[in-house]
Amino acid sequence: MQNKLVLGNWKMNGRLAANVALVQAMLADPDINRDGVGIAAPFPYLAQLGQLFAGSPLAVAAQDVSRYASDGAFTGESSAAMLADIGCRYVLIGHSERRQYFGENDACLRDKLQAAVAAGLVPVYCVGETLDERESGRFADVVAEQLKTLDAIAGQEYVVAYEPVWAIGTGRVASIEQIDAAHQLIRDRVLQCHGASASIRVLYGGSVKADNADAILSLASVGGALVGGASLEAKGFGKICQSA
Ligand code: G2H
Repeated sequence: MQNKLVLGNWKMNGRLAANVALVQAMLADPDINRDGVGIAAPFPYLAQLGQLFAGSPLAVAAQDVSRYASDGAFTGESSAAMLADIGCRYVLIGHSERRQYFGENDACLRDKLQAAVAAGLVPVYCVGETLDERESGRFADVVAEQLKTLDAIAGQEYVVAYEPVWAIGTGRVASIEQIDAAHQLIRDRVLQCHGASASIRVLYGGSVKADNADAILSLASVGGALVGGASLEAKGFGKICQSA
């Protein structure tokens, strides 16, 4: 049985001093300070996180990466090689907030996936449907279409995160049955397209909290959790990690 992976996603939150206090509380909690746990921080704080995590098994993750792999005239961008250089292990790619607010499409995400694996990062590729797509019965087609982008890195190491858009930051959580069915579908689809050697770790994300983590993480189809709001506070995040 694969160990479950718990990644906190701080989104656009944090300040130097507050990060020190939060990370110190996390490092003091043995449920958090162990293999299989990581934090995705905003770009300005990734190096700080790497320094604070020194000597700990906690992983540093980025929340995004440039689609351009080579150094050069790409003002404002941060390449996968730069993220690897400062010690990142994972990078989120295709989070619904990137798709929604920054217009990231399949071509862009394909480039990002390829750039990430070429630099030795493990992409955490996010998929998920909107409420409208679920209610109109298009959930399976939408997710299958999003998963096609993974063909660009078939055979490489990656993680998939299933995050129903309607459950992100809303406090509304998918039911255990909905989560299990979605994860089975994603696992089947990845296996079908990429064969038995494919990575089939699928994280669940969307309002994961201390009080629902046990039920979600006890599902065999769930390979871990991508935790937004609840990763901004050590006690609740520790409880989630304990459930993993
Ligand atoms: C989904 C999740 C983490 P939250 O975006 O990526 O955030 O747990 O706040 O719903």
